[in-house]
Amino acid sequence: MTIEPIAARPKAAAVPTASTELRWTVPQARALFELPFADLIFRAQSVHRAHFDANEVQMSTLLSIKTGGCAEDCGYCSQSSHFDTGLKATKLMNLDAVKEAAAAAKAGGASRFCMGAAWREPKDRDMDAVCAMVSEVKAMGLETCMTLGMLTENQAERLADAGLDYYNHNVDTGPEYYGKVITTRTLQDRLDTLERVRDAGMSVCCGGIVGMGEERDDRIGMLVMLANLPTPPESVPINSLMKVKGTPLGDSNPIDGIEFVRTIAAARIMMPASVVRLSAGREHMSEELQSLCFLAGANSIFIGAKLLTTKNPAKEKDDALWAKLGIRPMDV
Ligand code: SAM
Ligand code: DTB
Ligand code: SF4
Repeated sequence: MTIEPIAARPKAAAVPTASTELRWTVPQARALFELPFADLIFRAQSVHRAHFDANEVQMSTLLSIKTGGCAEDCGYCSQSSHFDTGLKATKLMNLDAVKEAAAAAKAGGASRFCMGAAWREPKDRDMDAVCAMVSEVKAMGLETCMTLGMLTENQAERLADAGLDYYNHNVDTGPEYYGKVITTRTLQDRLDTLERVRDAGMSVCCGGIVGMGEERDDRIGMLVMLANLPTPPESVPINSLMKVKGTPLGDSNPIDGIEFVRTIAAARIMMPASVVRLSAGREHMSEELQSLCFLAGANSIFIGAKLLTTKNPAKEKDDALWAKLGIRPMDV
């Protein structure tokens, strides 16, 4: 007897259109986190299956196009010049080296190539070079994503014109914990950049980090903020802190695994049409924990053995897990 796979989603899931109404309140989100685990996962799976094929995962690969020496003081980051992490700073990579890395990412199975720079914001004189990276990588048949820090309106428009599909700019944590993590730019600065990205017509990739010593209420605050953006982000990365020696958060207590899965499930339920990315931190997760995250509605990941400066699982290990779980790459 053959067992038919459960019917896949209706294909074109679109995020809700812009609205100023609250989609989720803090008490509603807290109630989700407090559900019995099986009820939470059932609800997350139901929402997931209504919007996506639950066996498909979108796969991106990261490249640090400009590493280290950053003026910001983000307490988790290996690349801040405020902390001694032993990382060697580099200049902006040249176009050929970026294309070579993009080709390797494509060959490795990525459908999107994400380029990150350790900048507070790009300088206008760098824009020609980064726009060339966008158009050349896109011409290779990959979706493009960049994360370069804060943008002016003009810079956002230039990136959009170059063909940038996604811009990643995270809120990082909830409003009340934010000031304990970063002091050199405000949450409002980030929201302003997100608005410029949206206005320029690009898709938004915006999420945050957990496991930085924050409380559950901070995670709830972060998800409520994301779900209530005028238009929710198309892509929501949930990073589990990669602890970096020398940073203020390098000794943080890791987040409990079940609490991490609850955070993913809540993100899935609160932003039903968004792709939820099980982002940094897979290197330290068991196969079982990653599987629970997929059951909770995570449906995108970074592949490739390096994130920006820290480790990610090797291809062979990942491929073995996809085979065990029957996970297929999402068509884009
Ligand atoms: N400099 C730009 C900025 O911060 O806007 C772009 C690059 S920055 C490395 C992109 C995001 O990566 C950060 O906002 C943060 O959410 C995440 N990130 C950085 N270091 C991390 C770490 N050690 N563990 C988990 N996520 C991290
Ligand atoms: C995101 O939310 N996570 C990615 C991407 N956006 C740019 C970065 C993770 C970085 C992890 C730490 C590092 O490798 O330096
Ligand atoms: Fe700089 Fe980005 Fe790291 Fe913050 S997260 S220190 S802005 S590279």
